[in-house]
Amino acid sequence: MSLTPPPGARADWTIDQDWSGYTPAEHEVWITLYERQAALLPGRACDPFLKGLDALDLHRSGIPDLKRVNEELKRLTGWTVVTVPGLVPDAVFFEHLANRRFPAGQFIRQPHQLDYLQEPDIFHDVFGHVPMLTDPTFADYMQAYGQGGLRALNLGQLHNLARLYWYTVEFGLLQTPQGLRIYGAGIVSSHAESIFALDDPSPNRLAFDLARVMRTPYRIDDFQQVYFVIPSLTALVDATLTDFGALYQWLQSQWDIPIATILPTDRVITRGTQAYAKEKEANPA
Ligand code: HBI
Ligand code: FE
Repeated sequence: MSLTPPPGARADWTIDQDWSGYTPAEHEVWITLYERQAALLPGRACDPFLKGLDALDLHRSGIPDLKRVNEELKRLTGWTVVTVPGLVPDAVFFEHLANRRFPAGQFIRQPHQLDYLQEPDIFHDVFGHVPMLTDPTFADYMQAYGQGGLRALNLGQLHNLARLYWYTVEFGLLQTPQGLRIYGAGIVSSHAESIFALDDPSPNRLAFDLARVMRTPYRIDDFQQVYFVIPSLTALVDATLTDFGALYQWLQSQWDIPIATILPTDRVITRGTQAYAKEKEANPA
């Protein structure tokens, strides 16, 4: 991806949200997606997510005006949401996170794309990622992740760090006294995966371990075959205190772990059947 921002974008790739420019049909897409998730998530999403959703009042009446959301978010944890045209270069992405700015896609998906789209739109980013940024511990983790990303880029180690992001920020599960709960944005913004990740016997669910996650490839085209479970959000911040230099060094000598493999050293929460992935492999769509 070229480092030159697209026409109309600023040097940091941000663009105005232009909230008044959204059409009624676009607001309708937000409302449909919001209503579906709001009905499903109590008892599935973790408390910090549900609290954040309320605190930011990501109301049901359409795409939120981020000027209003940012007043509350900044007051809570110092984070603000900035809007971008779509995926931005890694260096730009990490620079924003390192400065407590979350880059959200300005566009919203089309009505026929309700269930999946490759590029993060404003529903994935603002509904999926932003509520967790109201939690001080998670807010600290996301900034530390951004800082770590800038270092990883300079060390040519981005692929390892991208796995950490994928298996925590995007597809992470949290152990709670009431059972497993979702905190990952990729799950919480997806109706089907909000059910699959917690209820389906197919995927493995393993205790989070930083080095283990960094050796595990991930899928971008379908439900995950493994989910990693943290005991608390603090565990994420603790992980960022690791000496990543030594860890990257060690990882150079380690093979990737095949995605469905369970190692004898893994602490297993659910040993999955992998039935879903096998079925999809046998009958490609
Ligand atoms: N850009 N807008 C946007 N959103 C992302 O989630 C994103 C990105 N660029 C890079 C990127 N994610 C990944 O490289 C990181 O998750 C590692
Ligand atoms: Fe995301």
